[in-house]
Amino acid sequence: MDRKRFIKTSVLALSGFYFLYSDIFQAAQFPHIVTEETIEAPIIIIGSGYGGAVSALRLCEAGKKVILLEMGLHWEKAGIPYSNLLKPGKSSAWLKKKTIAPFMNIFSLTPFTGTLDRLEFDNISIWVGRGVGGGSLVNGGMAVTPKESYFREVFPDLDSEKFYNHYFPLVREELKVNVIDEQFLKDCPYYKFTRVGEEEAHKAGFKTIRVPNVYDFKYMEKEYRNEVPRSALNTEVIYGNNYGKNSLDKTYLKKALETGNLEILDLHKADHIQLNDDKSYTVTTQHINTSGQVLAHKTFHCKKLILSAGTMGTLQLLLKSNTINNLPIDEKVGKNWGNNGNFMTGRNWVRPLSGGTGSKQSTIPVGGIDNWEDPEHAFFTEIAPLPMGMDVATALYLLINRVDKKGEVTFDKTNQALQLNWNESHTAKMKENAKYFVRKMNNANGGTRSHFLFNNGFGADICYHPLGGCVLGEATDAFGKLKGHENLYVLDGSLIPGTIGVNPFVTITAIAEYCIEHLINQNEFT
Ligand code: FAE
Repeated sequence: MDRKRFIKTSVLALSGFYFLYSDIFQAAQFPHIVTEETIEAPIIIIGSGYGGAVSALRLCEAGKKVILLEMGLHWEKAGIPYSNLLKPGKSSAWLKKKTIAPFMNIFSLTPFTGTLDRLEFDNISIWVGRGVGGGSLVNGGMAVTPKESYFREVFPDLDSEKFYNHYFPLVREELKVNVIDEQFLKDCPYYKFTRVGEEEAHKAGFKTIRVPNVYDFKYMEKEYRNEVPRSALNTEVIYGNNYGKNSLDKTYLKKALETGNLEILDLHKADHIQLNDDKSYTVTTQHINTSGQVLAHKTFHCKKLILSAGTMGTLQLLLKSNTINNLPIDEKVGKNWGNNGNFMTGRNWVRPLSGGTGSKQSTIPVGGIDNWEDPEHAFFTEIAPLPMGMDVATALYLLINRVDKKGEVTFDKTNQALQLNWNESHTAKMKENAKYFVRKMNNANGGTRSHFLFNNGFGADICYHPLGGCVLGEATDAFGKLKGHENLYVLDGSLIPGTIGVNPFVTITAIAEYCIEHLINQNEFT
């Protein structure tokens, strides 16, 4: 790697200040050594999710040397196995003492830099992935291309034909998207929840669709036949999959590393950014260990900086840097944020006398209910698994609605934390849709609104898909360069204006491909 390093080592006093998280203060029982280091690099990417992985691959293929900073762990390199839902362990949560799944958090943990994090705001909790591969490590792998009409509505300035003929097919291939075999779905006891969900939806007059995924369904068939170790059929998903799932570390990032031009620095958390007089950037970071203790303070100097820290991570970096050291940002940064219409709901007493939704469940969803064309109640919902190790006769759904009212993200100087203007008024129409959906399903099939899973049966405050706040063509130019900057780019979910009507990673990946292709062609990185 062509770069200079200056290392200064100093023994720092015993102080909670040198720990990232207050709940691990007790780990600070002995003084430890913290080094200080300055590193020069031509191009730095912060964050290794979809936007970061695409940027890394295309820049490395173009012969550019890239350093990628990721606050989470490189799990494959570390050789630590992921935990499953029924036996949470190291990978289950980002430095927490208890599990942080959407419900049933009865498990204690020793704080570790796990794959799943939950960000708490007044009226909403946002789950994100941490580690080399970002959200791809923890997500359900649902690889859904948005409806073309809605894509055009959300991105009126993009050439939708080019996206549907080129970028979407390209990313489906790179991400290794595939579809479950219908006969396997019909026969496999682990998909009873999908079969029941689809039968009930049809009875209630809804249309269902098959949902593609990045999980290798041929591998899953072998799991079922006990020919290979089990993953999706062993309750692995939101704490990582040991097998089967084509997460980004197995696709884009693997290819980028193979070029020899990429260096990934895991457990490196960017804290803030400074714009220098020569229009280069200084990124102040902390290198931590797996307990969250700071091992080194590192300063990176780069000519070109790409922010791919995910919607909330990128907004945190921009808004914090603006507050603490006047990093210039456009007034639109933080605006046009949305939860992608996420609204969870569920039903209890689903076929209680005939085995319910099944005691064995695959963690990989393959079915969806498409009610998007209904002008009164437009929504798409995933028929979600609920693998609890026994039959709970409960159906779980993650609705994706339109977002009629957008939120705004700001930075609170006093608490040094992001703030989100988001309340019940933002989710009112989503709740109406969820009520309509559950009522129609129960009327046709029996069952009750799920008080077992959610307070009053509705999870309005659960968000897996934070989007927007740094919207393409608003806070950035047409290809992700932040307005008012010459060398700072944003390439991740924050470019999408709060909604895309389906699970978002296919769109995030396609937009990143589109932007980085143009930026490279325009010689932005020479
Ligand atoms: P993301 O993948 O979040 O990557 C950002 C990366 O930046 C992470 O690795 C962070 O650790 C890292 N980072 C953040 N701040 C810093 C910092 N200061 N310094 C260094 N590194 C930093 O960004 N979407 C689908 O399409 N289908 C699904 O089935 C699906 N299921 C989901 C299930 C769960 C439980 C969750 C949480 C999400 C799910 N999603 C799903 C959403 C999807 O994973 C998410 O939209 C994308 O991962 C966002 O991609 P980005 O590139 O924006």
